[in-house]
Amino acid sequence: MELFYHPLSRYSQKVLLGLYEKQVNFYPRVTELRDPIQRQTFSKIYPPCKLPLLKCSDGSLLPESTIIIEYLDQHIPGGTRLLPKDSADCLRVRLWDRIIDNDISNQLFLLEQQLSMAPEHRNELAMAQVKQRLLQVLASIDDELANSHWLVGDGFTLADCALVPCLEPAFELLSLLELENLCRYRQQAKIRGAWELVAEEAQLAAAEETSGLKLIP
Ligand SMILES: N[C@@H](CCC(=O)N[C@@H](CS)C(=O)NCC(=O)O)C(=O)O
Repeated sequence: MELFYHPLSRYSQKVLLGLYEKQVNFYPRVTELRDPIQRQTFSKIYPPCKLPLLKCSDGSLLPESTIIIEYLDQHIPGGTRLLPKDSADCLRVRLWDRIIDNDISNQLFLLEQQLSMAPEHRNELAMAQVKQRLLQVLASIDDELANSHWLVGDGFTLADCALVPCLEPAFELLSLLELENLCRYRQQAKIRGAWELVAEEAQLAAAEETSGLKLIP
C-alpha cells in the first residue's frame, strides 16, 4: 500500500494515526500540493487533487480519510479495532467522525484561513461565529468524555483518529482550559504511541518550513 499525504495536513494525520494504530506497513508518498510540479503530477493520479489518498495493494485508489480508515479496519486483522463490532457503538463512532470533520476540522480550517490574512482583511464577525460553533461542539465532546475514556467507550476508534489531530490547533485558537475532560483526553492522546509518531513527523515538517532548511515551493 502507498499513502499520498502531507505531514501537516489534518486529514492526512487522521489516516496516519489509523495506519499506525493498525500497525500496517505502507510506502509514504509525501506530496506537497503547494509545489506546482508535484500538484500536476498528483492531479494526474487523482484529478480532485486532495490528500490523503491510499493506493491499495491491488492498485485501486481510495480517497477520503474516513473511507480509508474503514477500508483498513475491514482488511487488516491486526492492531486496534477502529470500528467497534457492536452496531450501536459503531454508529456512534461514525456519527462523531462526521461531526468532528464537519464541525471541528473544517471550521478550524476556516479560522486558520482568516488568521493567515492581514488583520484588515479578516472577517471578524465570521471568525466569532466559527469560534462560537467550535466551542459548542467541543463542550459537547467534553460532556461525552465525562463517562468515557476515549470518545466512544474504552477503545481508541475512528472517532479518536478524527479528533486527536484537531486538539492542538483547537487549544491554540480557543480558550478550552475549563473543559476538564477534554484537557485530560488531550494529555492521554499526547502519549498514545501512534499519535507520537504522527506528531513527531509533523513537528519536523513544521520546523523545516520555519527554519528555512526546506523552502516552501
Ligand atoms: N474530506 C476529505 C478532505 C480532504 C482535504 O480537504 N484535504 C486537504 C488537505 S487537509 C487538501 O488536500 N486540500 C487540497 C489542496 O490543498 O489544494 C478527507 O476526509 O480526506
